[in-house]
Amino acid sequence: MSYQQERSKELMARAQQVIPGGVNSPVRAFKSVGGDAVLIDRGRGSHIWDVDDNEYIDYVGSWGPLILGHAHPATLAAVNEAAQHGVSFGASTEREVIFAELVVRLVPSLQKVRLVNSGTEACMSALRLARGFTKRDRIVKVEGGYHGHADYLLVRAGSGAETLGIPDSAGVPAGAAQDTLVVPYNDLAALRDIFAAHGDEIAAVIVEPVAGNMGCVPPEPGYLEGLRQITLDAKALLVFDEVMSGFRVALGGAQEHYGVTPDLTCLGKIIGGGLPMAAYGGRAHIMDHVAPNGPVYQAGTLSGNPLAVAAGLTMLETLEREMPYAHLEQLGNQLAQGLAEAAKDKGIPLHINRAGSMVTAFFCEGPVTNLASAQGSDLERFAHYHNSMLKRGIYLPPSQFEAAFLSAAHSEVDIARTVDAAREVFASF
Ligand code: KE4
Repeated sequence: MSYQQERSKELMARAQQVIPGGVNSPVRAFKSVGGDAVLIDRGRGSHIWDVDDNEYIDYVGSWGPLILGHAHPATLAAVNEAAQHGVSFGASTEREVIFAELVVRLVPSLQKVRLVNSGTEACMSALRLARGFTKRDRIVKVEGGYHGHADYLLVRAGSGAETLGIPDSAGVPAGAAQDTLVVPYNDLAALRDIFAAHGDEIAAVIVEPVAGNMGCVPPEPGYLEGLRQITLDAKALLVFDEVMSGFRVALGGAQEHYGVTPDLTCLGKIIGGGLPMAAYGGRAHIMDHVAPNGPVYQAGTLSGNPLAVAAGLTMLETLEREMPYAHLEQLGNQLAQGLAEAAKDKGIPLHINRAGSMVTAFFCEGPVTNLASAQGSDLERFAHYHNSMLKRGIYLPPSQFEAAFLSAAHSEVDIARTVDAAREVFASF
């Protein structure tokens, strides 16, 4: 049966009548790759099926949460079991206590953690806390860093904002962004200059310790250590946005993998096992500034939702028991090597960045160490690659400025099939 998207097109046309762009998050619209977005019907392990019953090897994994693969039996059982007791109470539950104790134990820098519903909320809340704790107003972010869509963070943002070429969103008042300072990733000199000029006004630096929203860009040797020292010297807080890297690059996240301890950490994606949950946390003397213990307000009707906590608890317990990280490293290496060899054989400039099971193939010579170098990629070639791989049953993130994700459910056969498909596509360039 030849590849067709009839039902996706029909449903997307209906969706666009009642949902902006037909999607509930912009990057899903496939705008930057010019293709027709597909609607997904179901997933199992490393595979998904769209509404036209086309099967794909999935490298999006819901944008990171599904490190164990789709419809993991333990996750389904835990959510089904929790649902029998009810779906939400607006009160604390025993499972939230058990879950918070586990999160604090797994992530080196945490003594206390607050559960929220999205990475946006986690980052927004962590920075409000940093401002309340330090009594300073300015924050520093990285060009191409994406920390959700709070007004003052949509400044030179990555992910969908970069993908759509609107890194500074409409609707953000100049006043909201005036205290946001921006530096290039992997550039300690620029950061030192910012601190020399504004050091005693800066509440925090927020950074993805492994950047994933300009495509995957790992930290250069010494970068994270430099961030730590500069913020310590200036009595500013270092906030690691580990919404993507948390529980992915290591069980304890990038801070465990690279051995650098932030003051606050934002977590999301994997922590909720695919259900809406995120968190922020840090040392107790900072976290106790959060209401009701302290003056920094933050709240949420569905925070710590019983079903999301059930999914997250099962996810983290399974990860700690199974420790799939060596397998993910081996698969990630196999994929990166295979793609690099396929591109080299066809004379296609392809630079691959990887951090464990986070991978991005940039259509440029490289190196790619920050947003400016990522923007040097050939976006037309990427779009052709994405659309051609889709038709060959390989579902890649529909943006050059996103990371692809492997799961423990991916097999060497999946990787081999992916490399074979890429080889065919490179031959068609
Ligand atoms: P959410 O509000 O989308 O749950 O999380 C925001 C966020 C914060 N920090 C990091 C490092 C993130 O990667 C994200 C969200 N990631 C994007 C994909 N890169 C979500 C996909 C989407 O926007 O649809």
